[in-house]
Amino acid sequence: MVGIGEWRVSRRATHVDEDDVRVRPGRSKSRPRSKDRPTFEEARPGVVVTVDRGRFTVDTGEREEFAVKARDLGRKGIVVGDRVGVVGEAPGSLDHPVRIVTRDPRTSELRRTADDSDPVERVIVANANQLAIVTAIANPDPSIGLIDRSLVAAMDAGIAPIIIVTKIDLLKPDVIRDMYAPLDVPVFPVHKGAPTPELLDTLTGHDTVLIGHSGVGKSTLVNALVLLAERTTGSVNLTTGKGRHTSTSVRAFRNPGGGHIIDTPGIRSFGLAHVDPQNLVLAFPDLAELTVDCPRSCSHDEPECALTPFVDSPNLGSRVASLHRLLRSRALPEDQVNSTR
Ligand SMILES: Nc1nc2c(ncn2[C@@H]2O[C@H](COP(=O)(O)OP(=O)(O)O)[C@@H](O)[C@H]2O)c(=O)[nH]1
Ligand SMILES: [Mg+2]
Ligand SMILES: [Zn+2]
Repeated sequence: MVGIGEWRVSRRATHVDEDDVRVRPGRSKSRPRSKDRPTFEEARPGVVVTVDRGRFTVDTGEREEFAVKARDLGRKGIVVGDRVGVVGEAPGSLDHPVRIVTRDPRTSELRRTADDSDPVERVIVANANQLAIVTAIANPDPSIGLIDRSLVAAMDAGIAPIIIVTKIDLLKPDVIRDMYAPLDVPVFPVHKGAPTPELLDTLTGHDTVLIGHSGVGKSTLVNALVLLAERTTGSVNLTTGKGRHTSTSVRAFRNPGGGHIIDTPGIRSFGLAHVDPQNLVLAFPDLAELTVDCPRSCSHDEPECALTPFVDSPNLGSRVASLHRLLRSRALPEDQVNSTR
């Protein structure tokens, strides 16, 4: 099981990486076709929704199928969210799984950084294009440090962030709403796991990763979403056939209107050492415009910065202040980030 760890999200270059173009000697494309070696053109497209010790579940549109990796993939890793091609008789079952023969280039990667429990940095989720930061308004108290750091990670990776505030039966969500209004980050309050039409609308068509401390209500929300999906589609898929979802591993759930919700256990913090302030400023187009007058390699949080005179501006002041807070959150010590645990 994935335990405590630091996470990193990054945007992948859209061009194919070295791994994708490497030519393996002795495996030319002109090898003879046989029944056992279908061409990749015959592969059916799908999205990986679970990964469990070399076994995969792939959503191929109509259903979820069991799959294994084909040798053709070489050393390419397959994670939740990967767009893959499968071959073999449908539907792939536990006894007769289909085989994953291709993996599309990734648009983004969420990684778990190395730590004591696992010395290797691993990609956990691929191709997410929305990051939902889930925080309870109370029990446990929100950690602004963690929310800010999660925002920095998302903005740096070019992934759209949203904030979901749970447990609003315990306290009004206004503090969070006010805090993030200057950043233009949408805030969605959720009452006892019941998603609002606005939240459903925002989730539809996106591959959204849910992150947040354990106990904030991620699984409760996912269960409500899955129930809703069953009611609208009248179908029971592999996911719910196994009963109530409790998160012990990363899992993608299909949104019948398009896209997926991806629950991730064990995220405690984000590693941000690599984040360039300039990349973060790009998430604020109005401020980015002003930074053309900055000194070279400006930290955007220094007296000479072209943004400094705008700290007291009635229009931009709160945005500049929020940007400064995000920039400083990169350096927060871990125990401060996790102070509400
Ligand atoms: N009062 C209240 N409790 C909630 C709400 N949402 C979830 N919970 C409770 O919070 C606890 C943790 O929820 P869970 O979904 O397992 O959190 P996760 O660890 O983030 O997946 C459970 O006891 C839930 O019943 C809510 O909106 N209000
Ligand atoms: Mg959970
Ligand atoms: Zn600057």
